Amino acid sequence: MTTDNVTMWRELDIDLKSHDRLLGALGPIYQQIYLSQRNRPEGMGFFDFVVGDIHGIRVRELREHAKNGGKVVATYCVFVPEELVWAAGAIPVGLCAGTQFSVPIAEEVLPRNTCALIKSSFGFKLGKICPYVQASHLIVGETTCDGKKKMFEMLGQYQPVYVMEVPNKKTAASRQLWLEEVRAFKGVLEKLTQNEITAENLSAATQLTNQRRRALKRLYDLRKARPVPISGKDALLVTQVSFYDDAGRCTRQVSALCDELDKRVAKGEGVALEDAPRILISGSPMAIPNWKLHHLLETAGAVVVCEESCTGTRHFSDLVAPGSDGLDGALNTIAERYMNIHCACFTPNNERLDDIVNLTKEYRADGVIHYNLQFCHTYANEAVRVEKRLEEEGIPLLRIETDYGDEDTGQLKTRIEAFLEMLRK
Ligand code: BJ8
Repeated sequence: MTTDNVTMWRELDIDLKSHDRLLGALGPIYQQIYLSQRNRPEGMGFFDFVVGDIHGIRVRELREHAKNGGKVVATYCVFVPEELVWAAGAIPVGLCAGTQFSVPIAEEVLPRNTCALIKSSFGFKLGKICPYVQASHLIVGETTCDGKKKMFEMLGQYQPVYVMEVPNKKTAASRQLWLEEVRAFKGVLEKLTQNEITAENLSAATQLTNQRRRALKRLYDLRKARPVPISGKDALLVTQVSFYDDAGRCTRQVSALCDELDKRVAKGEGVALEDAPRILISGSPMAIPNWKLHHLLETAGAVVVCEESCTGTRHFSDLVAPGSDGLDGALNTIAERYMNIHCACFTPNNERLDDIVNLTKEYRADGVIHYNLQFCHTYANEAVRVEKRLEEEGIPLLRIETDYGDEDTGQLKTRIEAFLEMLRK
């Protein structure tokens, strides 16, 4: 920990004592879960470096941007169109939190039977332990699930919050509503940054984000190989980092990693045994540092080959098509791209069932784990339909409901081992 960092955290009004404990706990966990893996691609060095200074370098970049008059816009959902944020000259940063550390802090205010992602995120603000939250000029929420939208009301008591209305259906009227929301968001950003969003800067921002989506897609495509050239844990980390790293740098680093993985695939070199059970995980997002399920699976001899989630394929699957009709056309194509995200907050959400089946085949997964954060009702209810559909397709499924704590680790381990045993037969 450098004195520079400490000075910066102090300026950001971070609770240094609490923050020290958080970072102190992260190091050994990272060592145990990540650095102990064998035969990791060298390209993961960059991501290790980023996590090693998780609240340092990137926060300093955001602060520099702010000192030069720029704005930082924090988000919690892949529905918030980041192209607009970049186009306005601001920097978007994904704030979803995946640590148990801040959950008890949030429980002093929020009901305990709220999902861990919401509690962890809110606890970061309440406990003043996340410099990314502290460095943000605007927090953008959305009306996806009930827990989040009510949490944003409370968050607004501490920091400026703007909430985008994400519809719950995908009808023509809902699409129109969403387009209006995208237009309104453009106005909010222009007011915040005092920069006009034009067809030109929006086109440049769209290219920037599309390039990162392409790079992530390339990484995921490489995971289709047998043996798989990168662990699920490492691939998950890359996706998690992509939510807050600079988009251009992230694209370059992911591309360099993919070049290395290409060579591994050509040589038939993998990180797991060729007959290791291949697992697709589907469900709630896994924010950094939530590596619990991947770690349990991969230490039990399986390899995670794909995540159908917002920290997986939903983050990069569709590109924003080039708009043909100036600024209006560009806003239209952006709105359309985001309405293609198949989150369980939508009803109906049949497309997600198709996605799970198609991805299972594409990634040659032997089985699916439906991952549900406890108290996330949308995904828990949708799991019933996922289970039925996968049964019809003859795809083995294990449903797991958990939180960020480790009290259930033993029980999960037993269930996972039994599932893998069944897949191996
Ligand atoms: S588009 S999945 S990122 S809302 S917070 S829904 S886990 S109870 S995060 Fe999400 Fe956007 Fe949808 Fe994706 Fe459940 Fe928790 Fe709600 Fe959650």
